[in-house]
Amino acid sequence: MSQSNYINRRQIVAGIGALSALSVAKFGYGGSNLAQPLFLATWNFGLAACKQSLATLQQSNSILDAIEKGIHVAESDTSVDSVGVGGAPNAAGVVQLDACFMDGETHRAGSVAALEGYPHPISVARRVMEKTKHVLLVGSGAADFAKQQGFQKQELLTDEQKKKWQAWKALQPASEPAAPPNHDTIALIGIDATGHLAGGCSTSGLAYKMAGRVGDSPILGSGLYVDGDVGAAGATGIGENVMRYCGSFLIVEFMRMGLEPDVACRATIDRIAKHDRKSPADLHINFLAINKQGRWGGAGTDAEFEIAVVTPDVAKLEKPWMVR
Ligand code: SD4
Repeated sequence: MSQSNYINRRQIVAGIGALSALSVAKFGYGGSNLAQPLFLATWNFGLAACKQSLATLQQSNSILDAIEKGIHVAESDTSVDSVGVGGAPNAAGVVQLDACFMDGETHRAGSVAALEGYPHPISVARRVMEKTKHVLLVGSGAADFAKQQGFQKQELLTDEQKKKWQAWKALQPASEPAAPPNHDTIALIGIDATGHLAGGCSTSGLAYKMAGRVGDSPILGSGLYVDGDVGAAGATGIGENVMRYCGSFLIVEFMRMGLEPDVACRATIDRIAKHDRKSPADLHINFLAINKQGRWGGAGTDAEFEIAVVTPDVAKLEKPWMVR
C-alpha cells in the first residue's frame, strides 16, 4: 500500500470516528441494555406493527414470529397505501407486492417479488426461507408457491386505489409515465433479550411503477440486511437509489467497523449522495438500524420520515437524523 493511500485511509477512519463522537453527543438516542427486546419500524404506521411484534414475542418467545406478525398489521391496513391490501398498483393497474425476511442467527433468508393476489407477502417470504432451498421467488412462480403452501388469495386493489390509478392514468402522456411520490414501505427489525436479531420488509413498491419493476425491498442487502454478529438495517424510499449501493448491507458493514447505528445510516446516505453527485434531499432514501448491543438509530432524507421504537417500556415515534 502506498504512503498516500495509508494516510488517506487513516484520515477516513479518523473522520468517521469524529462523526461517530458527534452523533453520540448530539443524537445520542438509542441506548439499550439488551435485557429487553426492541423493535424498530419505518414510518408512523410502524408503531402499531412494532407493538404487535412485541406482543407476539411475549406470547411465542419467537423473534421470527414477532417480525412476521408485526408486518401483518401494515399489510392488512388498507390506509397504508404502499403495503399489502390497499397498496398502490403498478402502471398497468395491478398490485404487485415485494417482501423479504431474514434471520440474523442462521443467516437464512427468503424473498418474493412481483407477487400478485396474496395479502401477506412477508409470510410467503418466510415460507420460502423455511420450506425451500432458495432465497427469491418471483411473479407467477411465487404465486404458485403461495398457493401450494395454502395461502389464501385476496383482491388487493381497493376501490379507492383503483380510482386514484384511473385518474393518474387519464393524465399520463403515452410516452413517459410519472409516478407520484409515495413512501409507505414497512421495514421492521428487532432484537430479543438474548440478542437474536431478525427483520422483514414488505411493500407494493413505488406507485404506478413499470409492470415487473422490482425495487430494493425484497433484495437482501438493499431493503433489508441482518447479520446476527453485528446488527440489522432496513430501508424505505426510492429503491433504485438504495439498490445501486446495497444500502442495508453497507450500514451493517459500517456497524461492523464500529460505527453507531445512526452514524452508519448517515455515512451510507453521504456515500450515495457523494457518488451520485446529488443533494441528499433529491435521493428520497431513509434508513434504520439496530446493533448487536441493542443500540439503534436512523437517518433519512425525507422530512416526513419517522421511526417507530417499541420496547416493553417505550412506544414512540422518533425523528431520525435528517440529511438534506
Ligand atoms: C421501492 N423502496 O419499491 C420501495 C418503495 C418505498 O417508501 O420504500 N416507499 O422502491
